[in-house]
Amino acid sequence: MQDDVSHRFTHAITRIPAISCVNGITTANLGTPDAARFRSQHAAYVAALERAGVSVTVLAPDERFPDSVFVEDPAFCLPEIAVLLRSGAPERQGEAAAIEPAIRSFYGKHAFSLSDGALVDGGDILVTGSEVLVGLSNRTNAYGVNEIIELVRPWGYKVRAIETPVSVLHLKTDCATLGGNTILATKRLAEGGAFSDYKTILVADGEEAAANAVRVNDTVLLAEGFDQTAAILSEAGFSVECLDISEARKLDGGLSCMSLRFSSLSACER
Ligand code: CIR
Repeated sequence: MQDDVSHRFTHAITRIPAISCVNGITTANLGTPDAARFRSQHAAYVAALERAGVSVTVLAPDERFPDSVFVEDPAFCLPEIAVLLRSGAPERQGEAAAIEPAIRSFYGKHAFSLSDGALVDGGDILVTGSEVLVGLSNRTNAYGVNEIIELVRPWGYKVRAIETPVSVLHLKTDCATLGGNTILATKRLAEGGAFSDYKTILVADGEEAAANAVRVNDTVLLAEGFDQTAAILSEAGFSVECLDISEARKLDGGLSCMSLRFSSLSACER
C-alpha cells in the first residue's frame, strides 16, 4: 500500500444526475432537488476535479436509479483492484451492474464482485495513508467488511471495521482523509475513538455537513457555506475550494459521494 493512495488520483468516474433524482432517498428535510440546478452544480464539480488534476469520465444519467449520481456507493477503487459493491439500500442494488462497464474499462479482470449476503456502500469506506477503514452502518454489514478484507489483503492493505454512529448515513458522511495521518471529522464520530492514531481536525460546531469533503491531489473540496471549517483547513495549510452542492445535500449527498477516484495502473503493473 502506497502512502498517498488516499488522495493522489489520476482518474475519476462521475455520473450526471438523473431527472428522477427528485425521487432519491433522503432524510435531509431540505426539500426536493431541482434536477437542472443539480446538473449545473455537478458540471462545476467535474470542472473542479479536473482543475485538481484528474481525468474525469462522465457517465450519462441513468433514470432507472434516482440516486445514481452518487457513484461512490456502488464501487470501491484502489490502484490495483476495484470491487463492485452491493448496497444495503435495495433500491440502489442495480447501480453496481450499471457502473460495471465503466469500472471494467479501467480494471478489466481486476474488478471483483461481493458474494450474496455481503452488503457494502462505498460511502462507508475511507482509505487513509495507512489503512482502509470500513464503517458498519445500515448499508454495510460485517459480512461485507470481511469480503473487503479478503479482497484487498493480497496487496497489503489493512482493513479495520468501525461503527458508524446510528444517526449517520455513511462513515464518510462524517469524515474525510486529508492525506498522510490527518483526518477531517465531526466531533460525534471522532469521540468514538476510532481515529486515536490520527491527527484529527474537527469541523466547526454546527458545520457537521462540511465533513463530507474530499482531498484530490493538492486540493480539498469543501461544501460551500461552512466558512469556519474552511478557515480551519486553510490555517492548517490546505488549499481549499468551496463548491455549491445544495442539490446533492437534499439527498443526503456530499462531495465524496459524487465521484469514484483512483490512480489507474497499467495492466502490466497490476
Ligand atoms: C442514499 O441514501 O443512498 C443517497 N440518497 C445518498 C448517498 C450519499 N452517498 C454517500 O454518502 N457516499
